[in-house]
Amino acid sequence: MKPSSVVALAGGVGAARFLDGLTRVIEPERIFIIGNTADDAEIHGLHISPDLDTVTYTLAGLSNPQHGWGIRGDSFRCLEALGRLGADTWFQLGDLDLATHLYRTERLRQGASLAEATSEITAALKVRSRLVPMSNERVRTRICTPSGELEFQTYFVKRRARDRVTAIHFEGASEAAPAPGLLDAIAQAEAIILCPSNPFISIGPILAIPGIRTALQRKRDKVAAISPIVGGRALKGPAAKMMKSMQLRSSAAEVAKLYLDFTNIFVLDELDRKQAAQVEAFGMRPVVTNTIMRGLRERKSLARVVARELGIKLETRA
Ligand code: FO1
Repeated sequence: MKPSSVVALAGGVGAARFLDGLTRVIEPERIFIIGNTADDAEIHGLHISPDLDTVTYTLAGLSNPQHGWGIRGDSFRCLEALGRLGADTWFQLGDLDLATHLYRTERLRQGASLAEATSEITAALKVRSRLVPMSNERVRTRICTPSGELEFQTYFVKRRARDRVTAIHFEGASEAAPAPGLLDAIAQAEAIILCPSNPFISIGPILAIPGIRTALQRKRDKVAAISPIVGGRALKGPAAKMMKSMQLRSSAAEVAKLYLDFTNIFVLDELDRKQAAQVEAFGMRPVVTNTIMRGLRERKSLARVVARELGIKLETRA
């Protein structure tokens, strides 16, 4: 296996779609993906890692195209049966998806690390890129709202991200260590990409793990970030709403500002072309292109633009 030379920081659906394109324009074996695990939850006694699974299923060609998370064609009979027993069923766990959670939970119980369990799952599903959780340790996003502090999946899925967000904490992050090999991968990377993921709840927790932000700052000239905000709206999820409720403007340039200490290239959508000058004023190089990934063609074309800007050698057939 070739050493990984492109590191990607990834949240869930937006990241997975971009990575689907990236793995088709450069060799998947060269990509080292750092996945957010602060969305992880314990539900029905199982360890759920939504972002790791979303990336895994997408790269394995198994993802549900409608939602972006879960497995295509899955059924929910187990969940229905749990409902009959009086259990909570607001978190849609499919029958096939449950196999992943059963496997992961059992491996963790046996003493395997989350990185080991993830590596076994991705290998079994024939994912050719390396996917590593940001940390093997427990880190959990807590959302502060006017009605109290909420566990992330309760805020996001059960309450449909309706609450006003006053603050966000990453419980356990300051004591957590980056997963083994992660800082070395950043140090040796030929290029680093921040996928179009929510800057607060997807990229934020990764940056909160001690050592990661500093490692990125050392590689600043090799880092590119893709804006998850297009025309003031999030490509997917509650990022724009969160920015507004935290008194920030929901704009691509505002996201760029959050990354300026470690990012050289900032990719923004054609719709936000006017913000390019603002991004440049932050000391970053703006790249304007279409970032809306409706299908495979757009995923690949965005990946190609980002790879070229970073000087990454493309596969000849890409
Ligand atoms: N997101 C939802 O909006 N509703 C669900 O019922 C739901 C179930 C689910 C099950 C497994 C899984 O891996 C992900 C799931 N997600 C669901 C997505 C997920 O919780 C969020 O998209 C991420 O945590 C945010 O990146």
